[in-house]
Amino acid sequence: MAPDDLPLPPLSGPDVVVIGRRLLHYPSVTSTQDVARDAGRSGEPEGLVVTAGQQTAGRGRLGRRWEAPPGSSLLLSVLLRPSPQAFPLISMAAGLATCLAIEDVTGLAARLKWPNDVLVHDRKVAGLLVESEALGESLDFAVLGIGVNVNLDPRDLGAVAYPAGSLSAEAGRPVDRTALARSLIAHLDRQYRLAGDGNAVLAGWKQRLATLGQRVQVFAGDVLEEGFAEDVDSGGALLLRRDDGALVRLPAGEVTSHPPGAD
Ligand code: BT5
Repeated sequence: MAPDDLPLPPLSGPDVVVIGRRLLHYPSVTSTQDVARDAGRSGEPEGLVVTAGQQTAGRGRLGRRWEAPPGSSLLLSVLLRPSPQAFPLISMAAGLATCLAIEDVTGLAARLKWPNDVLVHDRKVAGLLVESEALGESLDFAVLGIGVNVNLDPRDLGAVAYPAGSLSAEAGRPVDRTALARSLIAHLDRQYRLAGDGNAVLAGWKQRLATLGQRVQVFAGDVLEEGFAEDVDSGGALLLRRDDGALVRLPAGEVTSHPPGAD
């Protein structure tokens, strides 16, 4: 395993406009999301990046756990204060940026499983989470969380819903976490600024969606939908063609790993 090579040295230069203007690193925290959220509540400007060597309560969506053996992963949260137009695009911008950073640093091709799991060789190597807080009627801030399995043996993770992978396992060599963090922050900064122009981010995200054109089963809330993943709309919702011909719009959900009939 690579040594604990974070924190990053301060970032500067033309690559850093918003995201990465301030960096905080913790050897151990409950969740980098908590630190960025507390900073948001205290009025911190957007762009703060929080990283950690270890999380004692790393989380995924819907209260699920995010596993990361100490020192093995890139665990990062970003405080953002997006416009209402840019908010729905954060998660797409982040998925795209994560794929680009993985490709830059490892040469591995990265794709996305709708809505936003990052896959290499069809194994989940990174997960994304967007949490937000409102002030009255309007959005106060959002916290984007990204966890990347960098140098770990996926068999060391607990039970996972979808087959997990890591960059080191897929590349067959250790991966430089600092280089990955730098590249990810630069790509995030660029994609976040592009989020003002929704079309560019949507097009890049959609191009990487491995789910499209496949027959899938999707858990949307309590309902299991099955059909052909035809397209996504401008908000990122999945447009699924049922066997009866109806087109259903799924704003969120979970694509299962098993094709229908397989077990
Ligand atoms: C996610 O949730 O994939 C979002 C994960 C976000 C983690 C980052 S780390 C930095 C920041 N701080 C935090 O506390 N969180 C963010 P979701 O789609 O709900 O997937 C969670 C599910 O993925 C779990 O229920 C497991 O089945 C599986 N899982 C857990 N750890 C994993 C790992 N390291 N690799 C692959 N799959 C994992």
